[in-house]
Amino acid sequence: MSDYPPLRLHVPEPSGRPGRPTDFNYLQLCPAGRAEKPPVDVAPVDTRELATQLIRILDEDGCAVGPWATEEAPDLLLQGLRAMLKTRLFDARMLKAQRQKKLSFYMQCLGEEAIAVGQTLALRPDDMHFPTYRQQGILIAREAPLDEMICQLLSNARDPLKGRQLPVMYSYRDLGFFSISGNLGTQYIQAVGWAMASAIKGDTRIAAGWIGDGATAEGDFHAALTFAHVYRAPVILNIVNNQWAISTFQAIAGGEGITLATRGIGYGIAALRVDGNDFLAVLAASRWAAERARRNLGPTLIEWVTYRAGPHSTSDDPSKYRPADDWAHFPLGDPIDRLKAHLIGRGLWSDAQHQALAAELEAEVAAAQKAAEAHGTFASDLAPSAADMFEEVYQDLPPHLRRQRQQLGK
Ligand SMILES: Cc1ncc(C[n+]2csc(CCOP(=O)(O)OP(=O)(O)O)c2C)c(N)n1
Repeated sequence: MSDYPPLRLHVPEPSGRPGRPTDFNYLQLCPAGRAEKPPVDVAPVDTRELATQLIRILDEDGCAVGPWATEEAPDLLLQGLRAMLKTRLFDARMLKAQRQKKLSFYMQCLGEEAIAVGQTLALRPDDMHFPTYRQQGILIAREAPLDEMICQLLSNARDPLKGRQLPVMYSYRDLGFFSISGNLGTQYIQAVGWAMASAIKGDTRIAAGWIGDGATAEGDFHAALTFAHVYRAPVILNIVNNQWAISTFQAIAGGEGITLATRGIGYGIAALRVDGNDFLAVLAASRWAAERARRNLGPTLIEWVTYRAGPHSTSDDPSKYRPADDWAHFPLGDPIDRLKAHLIGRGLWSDAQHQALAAELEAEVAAAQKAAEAHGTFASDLAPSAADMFEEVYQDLPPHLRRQRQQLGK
């Protein structure tokens, strides 16, 4: 007889389920202004506290407090507000277009707008992003042509990717936006490699890798951290912890009882855990990490704490696995509302101006949609040429693909 009780397998579960509210205490939040701001040449092991606490600047009243707070230029904040709002309105309109069967698929970034927009505005235009499918805010902050983005979503005759990619899998080399791949995590190690190349060439550009909480469980995440540390790659390693990976809670990706930022420490990488819904904190933390990278001080891992407010994609129904009103109770609120409150508090903005901006942006997105639809929608026959299907598999069309194209009569 054994002295021990039978072993039991532990399977993490979220506290909230449909009809049962989430207990958000697991987030271990702390008040705005609490976290210290070390110099950028801090030793990675000395960021342990910053990887377990939460860097926040905006307090409950929308005031900027603490050592990370800086007096931000009104223009930059208004630019951020505009890009976030445009991203949200773009998402809402594209979601509707998917329901109207004009596009086959869509993914919103509702609630996560501050992270992609804020980091983009903190970096230089020629720095390179390796995004996931939920960072359309980068493209919008870099003023990608909306009508062209919509052509990609519609897979129409003007789709810059010629109908070869699922909607939202954009690619914008000129805007420093690496081609999105459906395979989770692959871009993380590629971001590190790009950053290493920048260092090998003696360039001054840095890379930003992006990954979701769920995808940190992929092997590529761990390979990326090892390479980034070993070669001190000039890269910002972003983890967007929106609490969910489709229907699985972040605990099942390894986030139970420990923050994902802490992972960085074990690899020898400086790490920060930041309020992802606090636009000012996003700017400040991104700048700090960028400065480290540019000064050859190495990579920084940043866990952004946020909430995936919408469904995972248009193929998902979150009411099957989480409380329907979960976002309303998420303690870090809505990034747009919080920046708006800050700007109003500083006398730089008003409700009336906000409404006027929303109307202006809504008209801009609607006009872009109309222009894009003139080149066809998913449901129409204005599609990219079938002959294009064989191009760019290799640099030059090999004989067997030429034969296949001929068999198609093209
Ligand atoms: C290698 C791989 N495994 C599984 C999938 C299917 N898949 C697509 S999105 C997703 C969830 C990703 O969650 P997370 O990384 O948290 O990002 P989020 O969608 O929340 O932004 C999964 C499992 C995939 N695309 N690639």
